[in-house]
Amino acid sequence: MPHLQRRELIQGSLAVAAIAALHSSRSYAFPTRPGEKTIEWLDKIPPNPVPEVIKNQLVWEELDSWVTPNDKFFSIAHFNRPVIDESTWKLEIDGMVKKPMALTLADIKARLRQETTFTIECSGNTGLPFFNGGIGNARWAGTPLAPILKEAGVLDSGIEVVFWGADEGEITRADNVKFKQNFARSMSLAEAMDPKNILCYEMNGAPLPPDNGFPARLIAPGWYGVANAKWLKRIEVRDQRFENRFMGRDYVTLREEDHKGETVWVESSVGRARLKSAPARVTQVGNKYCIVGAAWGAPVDRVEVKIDDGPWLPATIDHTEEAEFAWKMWSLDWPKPSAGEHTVTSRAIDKSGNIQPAMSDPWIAKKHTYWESNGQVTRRIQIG
Ligand SMILES: Nc1nc2c(c(=O)[nH]1)N[C@H]1C(S)=C(S)[C@@H](COP(=O)(O)O)O[C@H]1N2
Ligand SMILES: [Mo]
Repeated sequence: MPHLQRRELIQGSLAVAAIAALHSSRSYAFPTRPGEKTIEWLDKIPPNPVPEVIKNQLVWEELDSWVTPNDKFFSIAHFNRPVIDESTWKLEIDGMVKKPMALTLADIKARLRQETTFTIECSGNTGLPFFNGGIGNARWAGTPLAPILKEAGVLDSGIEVVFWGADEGEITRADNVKFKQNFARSMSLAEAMDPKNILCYEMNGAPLPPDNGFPARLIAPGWYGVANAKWLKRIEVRDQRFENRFMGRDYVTLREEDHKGETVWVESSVGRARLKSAPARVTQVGNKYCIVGAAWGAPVDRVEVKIDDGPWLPATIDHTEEAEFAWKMWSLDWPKPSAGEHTVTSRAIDKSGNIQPAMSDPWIAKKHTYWESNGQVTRRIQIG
């Protein structure tokens, strides 16, 4: 009986592979065919006006690996980019805890090692004309955060965990009060205790690069980039919700929502990632064209692609490399594109059946800030 089931399973997966082969001549998004070339998109992003804040954006046309190499990984720094000496660095764990701690990098590395492959996207990505490469996928390694908080002994009054960075800058509030503050983001205690969160010190097998948070950062799989505080210096447990620029002023989404026919304007702090996909590039060999892309932000079930105003066509997901919190690569053959200009749009569908919203969907059209721009991405291309 177990043998039979196994055979059926194998036959089943062969059948699935055969159906997949019908959709696309190849189920691998990357291996380039001999003589294959990439056709550049017509819609180029304008120069980045904030090169100190946004560095090293992903160039979609050059996407050729599931894991983004460290030297091609984007980085965001709202203040300075601190260069930290690991020999004097310590991470403080304090606030509403019984036993405050100060951990060296060696202390952290001596603890249980946990790895996660997680695609990190800035919540501003594709929300601004000059910003579409604020995304990358890496294998992160560190130690789970929860046991450290347990060891420190969170007091009953502790409800919020603040992750303080070593970077600092001048802040001017709307009421014109000016002050100096370190970067910080917070989570509820329950969110922080998620066993998936790690105090991360390694990225793709190398020490965290300086721009990505050396010596240690939070990696919170499933959250937008901003929650993943870099250059950590202190983890503080507090007895009140925490509000600062990165919780309550920037990184705040404003939407018009409908409540029983009444419009309610809602502001909410950016938190967990949202379902999204984008076409990466169109490749050509002879008269064979192929559209390749990525999908992420929620458990992706499938991806569909629309060319011009045509029907939604099913793309083939590349299953060679996959992880729960990593983007999925997909591809679709484009048999006979006519000469001229075309548009290519993709949409991801998650395992609960949610569809990545169109730009005209009220969820996106009635969003008045550029954060959490998970609407469908359309690219323009010239064929022939
Ligand atoms: N200390 C600190 N952490 C930070 C930031 C920052 O400016 N300072 N930027 C955040 C934002 S907005 C994003 S999108 C991610 C980007 O991570 P990366 O720079 O490793 O790509 O880092 C987050 N962590
Ligand atoms: Mo971000």
